[in-house]
Amino acid sequence: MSYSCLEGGHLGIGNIDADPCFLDIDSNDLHLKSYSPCINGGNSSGDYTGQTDLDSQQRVRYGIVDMGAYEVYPIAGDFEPDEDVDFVDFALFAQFFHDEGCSVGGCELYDINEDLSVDLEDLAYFCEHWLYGK
Ligand SMILES: [Ca+2]
Ligand SMILES: [Ca+2]
Ligand SMILES: [Ca+2]
Repeated sequence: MSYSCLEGGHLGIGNIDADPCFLDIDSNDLHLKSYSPCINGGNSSGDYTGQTDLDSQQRVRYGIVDMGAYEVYPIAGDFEPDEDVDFVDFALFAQFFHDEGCSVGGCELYDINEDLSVDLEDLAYFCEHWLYGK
């Protein structure tokens, strides 16, 4: 087994032991959240030409395939969705840094971990994806 997210870990290339951050495991929704560690965790040397994910969407986003059956788009940090996380996205994020009580149309988009404030935790997720797609 390789390029997989396994509880307890498993020896093999590209394997990780982490919470995959499924959208809603209770209702069997195995889409990944926008900040899942499985994003871009797939086999980057595979040939995915013409392939799609289980939603019939583009199989590879941000240059590398994600682990699992679904490709995440947009990922956390790509606030201006154009398949890269760069200074344009950071400029947007910075405008909302330290905002509280996020609601739809406010700082909600920048509150990556959905705890109603845009703070260092959200910045950490942003940094995880910094320059993805470049
Ligand atoms: Ca990807
Ligand atoms: Ca972007
Ligand atoms: Ca937050």
